[in-house]
Amino acid sequence: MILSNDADFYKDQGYLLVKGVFNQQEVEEMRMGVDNIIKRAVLANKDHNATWDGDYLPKEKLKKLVLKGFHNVHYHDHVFLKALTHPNMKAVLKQLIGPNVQLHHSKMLVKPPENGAAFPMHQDYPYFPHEKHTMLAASIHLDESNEENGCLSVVPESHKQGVLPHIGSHYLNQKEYPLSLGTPCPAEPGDVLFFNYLTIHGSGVNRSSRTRRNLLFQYRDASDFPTNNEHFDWGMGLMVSGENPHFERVTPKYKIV
Ligand SMILES: O=C(O)CCC(=O)C(=O)O
Repeated sequence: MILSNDADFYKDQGYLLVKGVFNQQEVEEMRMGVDNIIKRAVLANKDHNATWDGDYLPKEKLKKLVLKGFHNVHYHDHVFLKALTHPNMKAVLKQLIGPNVQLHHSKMLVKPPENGAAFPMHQDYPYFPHEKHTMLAASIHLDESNEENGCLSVVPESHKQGVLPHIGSHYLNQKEYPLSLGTPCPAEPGDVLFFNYLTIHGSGVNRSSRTRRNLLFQYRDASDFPTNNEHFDWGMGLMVSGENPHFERVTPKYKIV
C-alpha cells in the first residue's frame, strides 16, 4: 500500500496522507454507519454537541459551533471493525508502527455544514500519554475535505519537539500556535491521514454547505504502555496486527466506567 520512502516521510515529517485506502463502496458503508449512529443517538436521547470548550475562539462564535462526536464506533456497527482491521490499513500500520499493532480507541467526528466545529492546534499526547510515543491517529475521510469544510492541518516535523505544554491538558496556546501555522491536508473520500500523537494538528470551522465526516482510529505498538491511568475505551489493546509479546499484560488492569 505504501513504499518504504513513505514510511521514512512519516518518521521525518510526523504525518503521511495515503490515498485510496478504502474504495467507494466501503466509504458508502461507513457513511451509512456514521449516519445511523447519529439517528440512534437521537432516538436514545444521547445526542450531544461535542465541540471543544475553551478560549480559542470568542464565546459568541464558539456557542454556535456543532460537532457530532461519538467514541467506540466499532461497538456500534461491524462496518467499523472491518475498517480498523482492513488489509490496506494494516499494511500501512505495519510499516509505520511495526509488526505488532494494537487499537487504542475509535471515534467519529462529523462537522455539519455552516457551523461545524473547529479543533484548536494540539498534540494528542496529553490525552493518553505512552512510554515510547508510537501512538498515531488514522483519520479516515468519508467526504471530500478541504479548508472550506474544515480539513485537518498538521505542523510538519513538530513531533520532534517532544511534549509541549497544553492549556488545561487540552490545547496549545493559540497565539503561539495558530491554525495558520499548519499545512492543510485536503483529502478525498477513502483517503487516510496518519499522524503521530506528538504531531501538532488542528482543523478549522466548516464554513461550507457540505458535511465533513471523519473517523479517527488511534493505534500503538503492543510494547508501548500508558504512563497514566487515563482515557480508557472499550476495545483498547485489541490486536489489529501481529502478536502481543507480553503474556502478562493481555488482560487490562483498569476499569472502564
Ligand atoms: O478531525 C479533526 O478535524 C480533528 C480531530 C482531532 O484533532 C482530534 O480528535 O484530536
